[in-house]
Formats: sequence, C-alpha cells, structure tokens
Amino acid sequence: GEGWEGLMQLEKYKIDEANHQQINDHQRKFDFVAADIKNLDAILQKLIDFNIAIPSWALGTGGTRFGRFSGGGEPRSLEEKIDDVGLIHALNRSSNSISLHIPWDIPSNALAVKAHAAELGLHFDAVNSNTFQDQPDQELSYKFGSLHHVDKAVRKQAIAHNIEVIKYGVELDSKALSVWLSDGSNFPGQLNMRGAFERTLESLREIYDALPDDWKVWVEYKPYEPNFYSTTIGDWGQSYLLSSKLGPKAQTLVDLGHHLGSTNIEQIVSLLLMEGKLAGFHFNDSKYGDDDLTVGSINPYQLFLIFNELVEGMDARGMAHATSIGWMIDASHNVKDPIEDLLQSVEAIKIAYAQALLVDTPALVQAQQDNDVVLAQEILQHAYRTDVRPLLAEARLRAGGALNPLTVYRQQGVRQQLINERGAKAISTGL
Ligand code: PSV
Ligand code: MN
Ligand code: MN
Repeated sequence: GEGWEGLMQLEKYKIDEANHQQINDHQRKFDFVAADIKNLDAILQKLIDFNIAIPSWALGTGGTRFGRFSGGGEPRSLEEKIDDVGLIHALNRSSNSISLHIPWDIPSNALAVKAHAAELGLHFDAVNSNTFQDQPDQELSYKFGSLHHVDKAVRKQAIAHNIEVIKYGVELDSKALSVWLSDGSNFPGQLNMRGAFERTLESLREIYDALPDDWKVWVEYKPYEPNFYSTTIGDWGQSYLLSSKLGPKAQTLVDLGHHLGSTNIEQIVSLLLMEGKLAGFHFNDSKYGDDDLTVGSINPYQLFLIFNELVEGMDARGMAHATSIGWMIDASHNVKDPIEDLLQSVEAIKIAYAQALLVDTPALVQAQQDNDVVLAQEILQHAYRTDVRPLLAEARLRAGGALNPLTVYRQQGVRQQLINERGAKAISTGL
C-alpha cells in the first residue's frame, strides 16, 4: 500500500541519518577490533556477501497450541510478508531472500510476486511442501502419514503435492524443494518401520525424478513431534541414507532444533559436508526440543562451533561460503515482535560466522598435530570471545544498511506504523 512505500523511502533516509549520528562511536569500536585482524577486507567482504533467507511463516506471531498473542500489524498477505522481509533486508542488508511454505503461502501470480520481491532486492529461496496437515479441500487424510503411508493413494496425493510445489518454485526461480515429513508412529506396533522407510524412499524417488536439472531436494529430519514413538526420517543417518540412495540432487537439511539434548551437531555438520550431502540449515535455538527460539539466544557457543566446522570444511573443499549451501531461519516468535526477533537471529548467525572466520586455522592445525589440547581450546575461544559486532556493523554500513538495525527499527516506530496500516488485530496468514 501507499503507506508502506512512504515508509520504505523514510527508512533509507532515516538509516543514513541514524548512521551519521552513530558513526564516531562505531569508528572507535571498529578501529579497536580491526587493528588485530590481518585479512580485514576479505573478512568484511565475506560478511557483506553472506545472506540468510527468511521463512514466509516467521513474520507473524507463532504462538503455541495453548494460545497465540499477537502484537498487531502482522502481514495479512504474501505481499505484506515480502514487504516485511524487504524492511529487514533494508536494515541489515543480509536477508535478501524469502522461503515459501505451500500452501500456507500460494504465489498465485508468480510474475507479480517475483517483481514485487525484486523491487525490494529479494529473491526466492527453497520452497517447502506441506503434507503434515490436511487442507480443507483435500481428498485423503495425512492422519497416518503421507509419503510413507500404507495406502498407495495417499502416497500418490502427497507426491503430487510435492511436484506441484516444485512447479510453483520454478515460476519463482527457486532452486530447491525442502521436504519435512511428520510421518511416524505414536505407539510401538503401529508401524512397520522398515516398510515405512522403503515407501518413503519410493515416494521421494518420484519427487526426485520431477526435479529440474539445476534443482535440489533437501530432506529434513526430526526426532519426534508430532509423533512420539517413531519418526520415519528421525535423524541425520536416516536422512543421509535417503539422500544417498536418491542421488546427487538430494541432500540432508539440518534444523538445529531437531536433535535430542546434547547432540554434537557440529560433528554431524562436518561429516555431511565431507560427503557433499549437507543441504543447509534451518537456524533457531533450543533449550529442550524443537523450541524454535531466537538463534543464538540459548547456546551461541554451539553456533560458533558449527560455523567453525563450516568455514574449515568449506575452505578445504573450495566451496563459496555464501552460495554453496542453504542458509535459512526457521523460528517461531511467541513473545517478541517477529521482525525484531529475525533481526536478532540474523545478527547472531553473522556473529558466529565472523568469529569462525577469525580462527587462526594454521595454528589450530599445528596444535591438533601436537596434541596440545590447551592451545587448541585457547585458539578457538580467542576467536569466540572477540567482540565482532563492529565488523558486522562496518559490513552493513558498506552494504548500505544500518549500523544498528534494531535501534533504527525502534526509533522509527516501525511496528506502530505497521499497526496503523494493517490494524492492531491483523493476524498473519498461514501457520
Ligand atoms: C518442523 O518442525 C519444521 O522445522 C519444518 O522445517 C517445517 O517446515 C517447519 O518446522 C514449519 O514450521
Ligand atoms: Mn525446520
Ligand atoms: Mn522444526
């Protein structure tokens, strides 16, 4: 709408003005940390290039099955969701793509949707299929699963849905289909687990065959929820088995919240990367399970250790950090303004990335070779304990964003403007 375009213009002007006010403070902090960094410009360029996709379902207040407390001004349409991502990207210059969940967000006019996104400097990341809920017009139920279902007719319906999602994605220039299945069982005896796995593989083969040449299918795993006895794609081994049987276009997607407590996720990441089977990430944080909390809010050290494996493993294989795997947030915002939460999440990811870029790799390799455990830990934690926030701010400044996105967002009263335009009771479509 009109109000929004006005806001966007205001934003760029206001961003520059806010940067101007903060520049001296920034420069002092930046000079301090920059003085100790040898390859400073290369690191800043990597930070500038690094973008994280925003899921279309994260712009509204998530809530739980117990309730949903909206903050108001939520996007009422796909167009308004794209507007919100455009705003995030204008502020942080690190969120240049959006990932759609279908049918929560159906791009009925793909050309118009694409053009609208492009105006805001956005493109479309992976498209997500949904066979974990029944839609109102749906013929057969997914109550007992989808791609693993004992009834071939249900499997066919779920396969057809995935192929339809690929078609939407092709129209949007997406390059990957992301599949998460809730298929599983709630009680011992309910399901033949081998049979379920084999049927899932057979169904995925049909979907795989429908992929365009330059596409990938990302197979996400999760140990439990909504099923509480078995999940048919329950861990990285089961996903890896499927993706390796399917072929080179299939890879394993790591959602950080989809692990049992204290799992060593960075080790999983390093081995998937080694095998060329790491599709990418759904970033979030968790204390107990699939909590979908703000990235870096609970265990930022784990996030750093994951990025340490990524940087080391990608450099060893000559992979471009920004483009060779998928980077996406998958979080739910129950008590925070979703836009603020997403700004925090992107910041946390880039902090972990910047810290990993600071690791003195040759020294670490030598310490490992010498079995100098103390020195190895010192090297990692020296990087982790560096305050890299001025590096991120400098990268944003150079990319045309805000030195401090959250401050500008608050100072400008953006949420209030969204409430004025969309209403205090505006509830996001989709999830
Ligand atoms: C399932 O918990 C999941 O992580 C999958 O990625 C879904 O697509 C998403 O959450 C839906 O919120
Ligand atoms: Mn996920
Ligand atoms: Mn999840």
